[in-house]
Amino acid sequence: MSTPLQKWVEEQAKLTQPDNIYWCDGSEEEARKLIDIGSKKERIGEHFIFQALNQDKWPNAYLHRSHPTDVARTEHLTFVCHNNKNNSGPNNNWMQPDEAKKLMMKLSAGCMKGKTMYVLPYTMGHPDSPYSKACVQLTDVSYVAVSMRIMTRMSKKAIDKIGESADFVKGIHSVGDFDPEKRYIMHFPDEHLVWSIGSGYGGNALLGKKCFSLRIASWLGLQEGWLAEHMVILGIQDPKGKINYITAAMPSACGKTNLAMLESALPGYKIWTIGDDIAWLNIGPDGRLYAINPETGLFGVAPGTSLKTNPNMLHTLKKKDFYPTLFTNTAFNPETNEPWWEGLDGPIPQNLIDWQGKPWNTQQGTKAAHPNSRFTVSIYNSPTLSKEFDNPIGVPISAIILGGKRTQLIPLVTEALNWQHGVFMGVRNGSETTAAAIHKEGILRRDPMAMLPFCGYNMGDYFQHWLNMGKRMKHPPKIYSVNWFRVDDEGKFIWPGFGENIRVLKWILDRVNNKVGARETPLGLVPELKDLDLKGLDIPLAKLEKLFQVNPLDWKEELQDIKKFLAKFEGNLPQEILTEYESLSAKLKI
Ligand code: OXD
Ligand code: MN
Repeated sequence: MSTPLQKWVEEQAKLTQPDNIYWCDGSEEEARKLIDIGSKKERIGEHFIFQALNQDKWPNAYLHRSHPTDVARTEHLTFVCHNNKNNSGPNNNWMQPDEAKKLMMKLSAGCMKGKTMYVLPYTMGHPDSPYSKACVQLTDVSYVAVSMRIMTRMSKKAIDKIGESADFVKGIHSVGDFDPEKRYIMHFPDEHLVWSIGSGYGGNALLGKKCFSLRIASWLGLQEGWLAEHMVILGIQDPKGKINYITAAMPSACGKTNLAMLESALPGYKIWTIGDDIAWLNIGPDGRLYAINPETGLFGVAPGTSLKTNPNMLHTLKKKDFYPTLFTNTAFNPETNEPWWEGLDGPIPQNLIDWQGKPWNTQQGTKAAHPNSRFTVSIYNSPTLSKEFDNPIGVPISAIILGGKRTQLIPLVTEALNWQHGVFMGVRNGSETTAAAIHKEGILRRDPMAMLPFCGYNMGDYFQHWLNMGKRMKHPPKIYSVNWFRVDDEGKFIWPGFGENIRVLKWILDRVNNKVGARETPLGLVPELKDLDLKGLDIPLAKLEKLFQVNPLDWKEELQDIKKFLAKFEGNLPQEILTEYESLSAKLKI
């Protein structure tokens, strides 16, 4: 008698018609076998899936080149298929579920012919955690199978956890023929199913990540009373050895990974990493908010990563422990057999090969590494990994940070007056766009809680869910907005960022622990300059003041833009959010 899981796999095999079916066990030996297959047999275009890099300098590392059209998340091809269109909201593309399935069946018929179907059993979250979920993804490419082993807890334990049950998270993935016209990432929240075809890119193809752990999980969270968020989780140890845990939501490529592994510029402070992308937040029996990172890997943006910006990441990438580490669409130095990207330490090597495998030189005016080139590496390699990482119930959260990249208007740090005020801060959060998704770079996009591309239901209802969560907590975390990116009159960043951001985190800890006061502005509470530890920094007073300036005249356009954005959620927008909007307008006297 076959189990519901076996039956489901058989059904999908009937549709997609692979030559073989291979059930993965997540072992290192298996990863070596898959890398071997990807290095010698499977190709994308003219390139083998994996190319071994210099194993002395980059132990266990492999280069992967994607299909040239397949380099980022494709939000316009991503659909959330609730039965009721309004449940998907204005923040998602929607297709009627039966229609979406019909389309996917058509595109998937025979799509694995000549290939192996890899069956990947995994859990998001530690298998012993009451919050973890058992999942199975099917895929037809070794790159995804190997990446999923890095990013999730892939093992037979997931199959044991599923047992005879039909209640597991299902993911069907095929790279198809990489045709962008036939590329879809479909979510069926009520069936706990993600179906993705035509792309091998992380955010579109590692279905445990954005697709399940954010889009579907956020919907589960709404029903079950918890939150799935686009947040880093970290511990901040003070000079006395006390550790406070915080989370921070920021849109893609705003420095979340750097923050999660920050090397403190202040003596005596130390950061412990729990996650760099996703947090699942549950209310504990003590009325506090607890966070787990459902993932086990880091899928980070390579360009800009260096010993200066994120030394701990370079140590992670160079560590020998976990097999393997992947580099996707970075440039390649054929003389030393090493990966390379813009911003890496040292001089630019001669004779680089670009991310598409072609000779490159600096005169070309193009980037050698794709701006969204990535590394995929185990979090267990990180020298800053928190000893609480595998704690099944997670860590208690003292503060939630909401941030974005704003060159104007938004202060370096602002404390919300209360939970509702903080939720509004998150709702009006915006960021100047980046390369992690396919859209124009450098324009302002409102991105509430950095969840706009990832909330699996109507964001109006999501705001209400945040408000409700606050009411259910006896000890809710304090909420802060941060912005490392404000510029001076010459357009230069005022704040040095990176390891110096510890100074802002220290102020947040001091506030959480009732050690310092604060100054009220129309936006909320900002530090008195005397309470911000600026020792060793050389920022002129006028510029420091600019970091916290709130000029009501500058806010006119911003308020109009926020209002326009809120209007999109009419019918589902909580009254409390409108009240907060009115209160902000009144304080700014606009
Ligand atoms: C990511 C993203 O890859 O947010 O983490 O796009
Ligand atoms: Mn992300």
